Amino acid sequence: MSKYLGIDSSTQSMTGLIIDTANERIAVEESVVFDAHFKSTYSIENGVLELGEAQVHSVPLMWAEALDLLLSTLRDKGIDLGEISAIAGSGQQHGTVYFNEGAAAALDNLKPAYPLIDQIGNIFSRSTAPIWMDTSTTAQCAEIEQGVGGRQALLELTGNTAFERFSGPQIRKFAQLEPAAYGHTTNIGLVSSYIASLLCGKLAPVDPGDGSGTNMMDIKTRQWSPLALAATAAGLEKKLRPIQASGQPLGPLSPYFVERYGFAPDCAVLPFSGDNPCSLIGLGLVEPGQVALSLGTSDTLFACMDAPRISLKGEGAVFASPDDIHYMALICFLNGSLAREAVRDQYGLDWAGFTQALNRTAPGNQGGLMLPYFAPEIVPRVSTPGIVRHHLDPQDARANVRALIEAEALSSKIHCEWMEVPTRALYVTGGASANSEILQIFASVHNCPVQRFETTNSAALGAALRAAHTHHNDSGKQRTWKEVVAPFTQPLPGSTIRPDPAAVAVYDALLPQYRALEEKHTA
Ligand code: XUL
Repeated sequence: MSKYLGIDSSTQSMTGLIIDTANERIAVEESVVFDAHFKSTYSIENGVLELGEAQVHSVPLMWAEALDLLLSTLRDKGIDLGEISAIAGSGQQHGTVYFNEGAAAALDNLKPAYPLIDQIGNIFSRSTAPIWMDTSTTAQCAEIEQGVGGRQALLELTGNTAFERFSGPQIRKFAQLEPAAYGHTTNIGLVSSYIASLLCGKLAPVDPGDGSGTNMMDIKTRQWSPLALAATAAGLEKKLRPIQASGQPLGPLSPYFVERYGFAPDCAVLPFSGDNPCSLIGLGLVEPGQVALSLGTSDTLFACMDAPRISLKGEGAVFASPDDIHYMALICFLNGSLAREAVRDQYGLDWAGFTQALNRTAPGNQGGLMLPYFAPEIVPRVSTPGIVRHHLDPQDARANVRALIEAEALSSKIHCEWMEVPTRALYVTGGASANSEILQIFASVHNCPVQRFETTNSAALGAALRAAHTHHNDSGKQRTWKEVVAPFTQPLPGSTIRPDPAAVAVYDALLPQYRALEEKHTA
């Protein structure tokens, strides 16, 4: 058997993706969009409950109903789920699920004749789950940082400073505001470990990939940090299972799924991880120096690192890779296409005119630089938007277009430096990646080949690849990560753009000037 299922439980939908490794293809992809099925039942909008005062939650019971619906849809489409050898999954990061003392027994006794929602309605000590969109925990972030000895101490310990959406601050707020319910909480899981718990019929541990999005995991040991737990909430260590390696199976699938959907009794379930760590695998980033850049509304950069390096300036989030070897960095440049569209519109251009402007100007833009903060920027941190021009005529449309793209490329290089891994390959996805002129600038600035990628559901794909990697190796077929991911993560044929040596030299000289300008205006 060579089929593996990846399940991605994301904010707005749950996706199942089956890969067939013998034929090196994605066999099936199916999604359940929460709003399409559950909007009125759970009073959600876009998959979430907006509770006011920056609180955004979702409903764990709904995710369980979505899991039943996803699997019954696959079964009813004639997919033989009995052919699946192993399942792994991914969840929206940071969201927390709170269980009571009845949870373990209920999960262990699931009856295949009844849907999950009829059997697990009473297992929660909190009916909703705060998710990554919740920004209501600023006070708790400060308290946790202080509790471990300061911001820098938390950064060094966990790889990240405290972020409002991370699980630790959310748990702390719950313990402070609802101490009785916190007291009745016997176990706290993440979205990822919760879905894995349903599948294996027991309370599943968190993996290091998602554990690193909690502000509570020691990034070096990949275990809960007693110091961070103590700074988060009293008695927390008893409510968490030890973190388990992403590639170590949790056990076989619960008989509930075997009998109800026709899975094989020995189908293995792996720990679920976070969606971004799973996407790292789904994009094929299994070696240090491999970097993916999604050129979307914002530009999001994913990189594979060999060690748990940290950015002292807080330039990105750092997570453990679910390959159980490497680490990942996630950096969000908020002004991605926001800025590209703003410049395009400001000069009355269409995309063809934008490209022509790049064509008709030279690398280095004759020293004309721009800091393109059309909206507040995350990296580098800029709270008040504003455009800075240096040796750049605001009336010169072409020079402004080039200045913008060179700024975006130079910034993406500068803010990767803390990883101490030279970028060897840059894989680009997203709308603007169709533009070869833009990619040429990124190739020369980073001095490495740039290749185009097409991705759909990289998190679900990454999960399925994790299942395949573990199953191959556990059944005696030694396969490296590279061998497992390669057939599914090839760049588009003929899409390689190589750096232009003359432009590389220009950008090497320009980089310190851009850095100085940025430091002057963002310090
Ligand atoms: C990452 C983050 C989001 C969620 C989305 O830190 O908060 O990307 O993981 O599902």
